[in-house]
Order: sequence, then structure tokens, then C-alpha cells
Amino acid sequence: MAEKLEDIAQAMVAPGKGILAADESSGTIKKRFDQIDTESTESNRRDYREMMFRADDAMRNYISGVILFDETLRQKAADGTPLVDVIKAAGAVPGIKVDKGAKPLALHSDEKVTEGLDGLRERLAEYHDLGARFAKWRAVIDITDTAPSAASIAANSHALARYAALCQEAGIVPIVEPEVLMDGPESRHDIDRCYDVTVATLTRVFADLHEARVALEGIVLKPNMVIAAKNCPTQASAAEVAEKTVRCLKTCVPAAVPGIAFLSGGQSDEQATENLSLMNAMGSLPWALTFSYGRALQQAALKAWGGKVENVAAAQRAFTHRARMNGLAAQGTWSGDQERQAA
Ligand code: 5MM
Repeated sequence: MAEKLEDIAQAMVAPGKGILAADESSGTIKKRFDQIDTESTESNRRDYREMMFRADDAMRNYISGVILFDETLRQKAADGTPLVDVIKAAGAVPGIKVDKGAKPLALHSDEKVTEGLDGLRERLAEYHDLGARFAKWRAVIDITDTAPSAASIAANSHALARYAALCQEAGIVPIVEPEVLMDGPESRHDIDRCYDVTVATLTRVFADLHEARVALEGIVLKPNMVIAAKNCPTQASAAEVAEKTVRCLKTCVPAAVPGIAFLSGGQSDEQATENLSLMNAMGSLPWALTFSYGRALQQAALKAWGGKVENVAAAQRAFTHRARMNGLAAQGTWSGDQERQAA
């Protein structure tokens, strides 16, 4: 496994591969399991995640890295093999979510700031010993009539930069994830408002990364796409999402960054795949553009699994299908025809 930051980052955005975000915190995985009437016990969480990590075709060919929650990084598969070793054996890089979640930002009702910097240096040293070679920190920027405030962008961006510097000091590649929400409770914004807020956020993030002396060659950016809120009455076409997202990223993201791995943010599985493919089909981009999806990679597999051991093979097929479709999208060669034929 690569040890230099730049080599790890390059491996994370290798052609035709992307990242599986399987780092749902305890509250989030419970919500996912509630959808399939399955209790969120430690062994059920292990079985579910092991099902994906042992989907050999998907892991070997389309998944470059997996973001884990603390519990999973320490867990063993049913046969006693550490899950980290299952991931490494498939040629993927294990990563770890290190933020402690988005908490209310004082004096800014309904806005959040991500916490987790206290003791992070020590936690990163342990995570490196446990095999993690990249980390993730997610900042959340909500759009309403009055948000985001300058204070929320500044606080979240500053935390991202301090986190990224600590990661690089520890020999760990930071995934820098400033998520402008498309599904905030009050969000009704159109694509152009998303464009403006995403530009403001990324501009501040890269200024803070520079000030913190973070080497851009050793990070991966995980942004939202530029897209209308789910509840906006006017939805943009996939072509418009692709064009405005690439324009926004070209404006804000230096070419030294090796790769950009999008979050799916509440898009449907196929929408997240189509948008990514259209962007890559535009060609001549300074960075690799790929996926770091949670819901858009897992939703179909979760439903197919349904918490039952007899459904593991069907769930692995569903996961492999989505991984393959997104692998094609990362090369700009996905089409609706392939989607349907393969399904
Ligand atoms: C997998 O979900 C991640 C963890 O969420 P919580 O800390 O809220 O439990 C999440 O950060 C995820 O990595 C990103 O939002 C991307 O996932 P989506 O579903 O938006 O692609």
C-alpha cells in the first residue's frame, strides 16, 4: 500500500474507480436500518458492511477506498479477519471518518459547525496504526433565505484546514468535504444560488488550506455538485448541473489537487451517476473527477439485503451494479442503455 501522501491521493482517484462512503455514524446507520426493519446491532452493522467489502468484483475493479466509522475500523469479519484486511486484500485503501459531527453554531440559529479537533492528533496516530491511510471531515453548509452566514462558512472552513494539516502531519490524506446541502429542511434554492454559495465556500476553504500550509497534492476534495435543492420547484437538467459544477470547480479548485470525489447528497442513484458521467465526458479537466457516494452507492444493496443472510448474494449484485455504473461515469462513458442492459 502506498505511503506517500501524493501516492495515496492518486490511488484514491485512480481512473474508473471511486470511494465507498460507509462511515455512517451510529445515528445515521440506525435510520438506514429502520428503512429495512433491521435492528442496528453491532453484528448486523458488521454483516452489512462485510457484505459490501466482500463483493469482490466491485471492490477490485471500481472501489479505490472505503471510508469507515471508528467501530468498523476495529471490527473483525465473521471469520475473524479484520475488516481493514478484507478491504486491503481487495486492493482498496481503508479510510476513517474523524469528525465528531455537525453541532449548533453559537448565536446562529439553525447553522452548524463541525467539531472534533480536540485530541485529533492523538486519534490520527492511532488510526494510522490501525491501517487508515486517509480520513474524512464533513462540514455542512445549509442554504435558507438568511443562511449561510459569513461566520458559518469561516468557522467550518477554518476547522477543515486545521483538520487537513493534522492529517498530513500524521501521514494521512485528508478528504476535505464542505457539503452545501441540497436537502436541508428549509432549502428551496435554485441551482444559481447553489452555485454562488458553493463558490463562496470553496474559495474560503482553499484560502484557509493555503494558510494552514496544507499540500494540495496530498488532499482529495469531496464537494457537492452544483444543483437545485430537492424541494426547489425549478429543477435543472443533468447538462446544466454538469456545466455549472465544472465551471464552479474550475473557478475555485487549484490544478494541484489530484482529484475531486463528489458526495451524492440526496440525488437518486441514476441522477448521481449521470451527472458525474456528463462532467467527465466534457473532457480536459485539471483533476480526476469521481465519486465518494454513500446513499447513491448503497441504497439498492441495503434494500436487497434487508437484514437477511440469504440475501447477501443479491445485495452484492446490486452493490456491484452501482459500483460499475459509477466506475463508467468516472470515465465519462456511462449511458442509460448500459444501465438498463446490465440491470
Ligand atoms: C455515509 O454517510 C456519511 C456519514 O454521515 P453521518 O456523519 O451524518 O453519519 C456522510 O458524511 C457521507 O460520507 C457524505 O454525506 C456523502 O454521502 P452521500 O449519501 O451524500 O453520498
